[in-house]
Amino acid sequence: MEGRILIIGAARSGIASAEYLLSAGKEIIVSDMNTKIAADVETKLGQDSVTYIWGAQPDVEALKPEMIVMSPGIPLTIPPVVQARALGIPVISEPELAFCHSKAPFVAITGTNGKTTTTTLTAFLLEQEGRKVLAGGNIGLPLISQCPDMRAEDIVVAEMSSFQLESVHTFRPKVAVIMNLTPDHLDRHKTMEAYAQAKANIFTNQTSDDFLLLNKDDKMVSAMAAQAHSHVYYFTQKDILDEGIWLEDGQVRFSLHADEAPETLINADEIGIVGAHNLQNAMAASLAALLMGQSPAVIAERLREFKGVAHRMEPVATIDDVLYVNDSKGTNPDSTEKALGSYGKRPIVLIAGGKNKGSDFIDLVPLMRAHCRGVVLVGAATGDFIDAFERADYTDYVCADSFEEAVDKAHVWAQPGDVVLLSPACASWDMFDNFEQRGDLFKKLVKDYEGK
Ligand code: UMA
Repeated sequence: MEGRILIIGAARSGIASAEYLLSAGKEIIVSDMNTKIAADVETKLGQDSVTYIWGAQPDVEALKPEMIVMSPGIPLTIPPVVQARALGIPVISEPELAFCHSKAPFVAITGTNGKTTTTTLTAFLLEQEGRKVLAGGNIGLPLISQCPDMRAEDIVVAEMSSFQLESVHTFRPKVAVIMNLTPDHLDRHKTMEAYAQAKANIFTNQTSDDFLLLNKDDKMVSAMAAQAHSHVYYFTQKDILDEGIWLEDGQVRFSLHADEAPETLINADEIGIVGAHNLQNAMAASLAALLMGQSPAVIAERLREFKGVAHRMEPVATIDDVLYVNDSKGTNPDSTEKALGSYGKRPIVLIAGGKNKGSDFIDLVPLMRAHCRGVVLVGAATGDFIDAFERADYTDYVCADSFEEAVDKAHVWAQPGDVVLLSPACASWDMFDNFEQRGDLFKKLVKDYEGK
């Protein structure tokens, strides 16, 4: 039957898309390869206007849907997508569906690292009486679950992953932000160029009425200006600019027009989140908020208040003078590199490992030598770490058979004054549903030591 919308994937994005489309009176087909979730999903969505396909890829030629809504975690190489493309059936991502049904303007943020902190902070900076500010997207909240209720005076701040940006058609944020680009998700995108291109889709549909904020200190990101149709602003810690936001003599300075005198926003050391990468996140968020009309005084006040987000270099407890830090969202080597460089001379016992997303861990070794008392390896990527360690002649590591054992080994290994840091450089999917679950278990295990 024509006119039905096929939703592929029935986890968070798929369920939220289905709920919205059903509420809009659409006939839908919901499919997922995982038969174990069938009963729960059917209870949730009911049987009216829904056809279910479990445990097999849907046959698009037979179903002839009007459109396909993809969940971000599913590669666009699966047979139904290939079939749909050959038949000219539109394939869109869940955020695109949300964008098409939202009246509110979007601030969209992408990059390899810093997305979640920048998204959360931007939303916090933009909060104002009389308007709703939504922080959603890759951060964990499917945009379609809330966007249709957003009004023109509200603002959507969307964390966008390369997966979500891969199939952009009309997505056009008022403000787009690209934080940085380092190798990640190469198991899906295959090449750095393809990964960067997916990220660049964030501004593909922007026009001269829109703004693109690029990190000037990241070569690959700043080079993207050449492809932009929108007004480009830079953020940088290395240069003094005529326009944009930058660091000058310890002060964060900005100007929205090259012909206007720059202003000081805040002293960098007054910002509530620490580290050079967080200064970069704060500068990008502030510039986005300024461009959306927030006052510099309110932004400065909120920058002092903001203390960071869960699972991102989150201090959990200090026990016997050992600081335990949950950086479960450190799912690639670059973010682990940043975390390792954030604790000065304090020795670190690092817990690393999980599902490797196509990284070579050899570049982490110099930082491990410089900052780590040792590394506890756990999960499916253990062999890949050992391979890198052997090539680099690094021996300060032990292996654990379970996550609980890994935390225990780190706890025993750490000396007073040390930091026990969970920053896995890998995704969580080998042992957990998501990084939140991994971080929550870490926090629980650490809290258990407190009582002993
Ligand atoms: N599936 C199929 N067919 C396939 C493959 C998978 O049906 O061929 C099914 C699986 O059985 C599963 C579903 O598809 O039930 C998985 O969908 P999903 O992975 O997209 O899961 P969601 O719960 O919808 O979560 C997604 C994002 N997940 C990924 O991108 C992997 C979440 O980002 C996001 O928060 C959520 O949408 C809401 O927007 C998480 C993430 O890990 C945080 N993102 C990556 C990252 O940050 O590195 C990109």
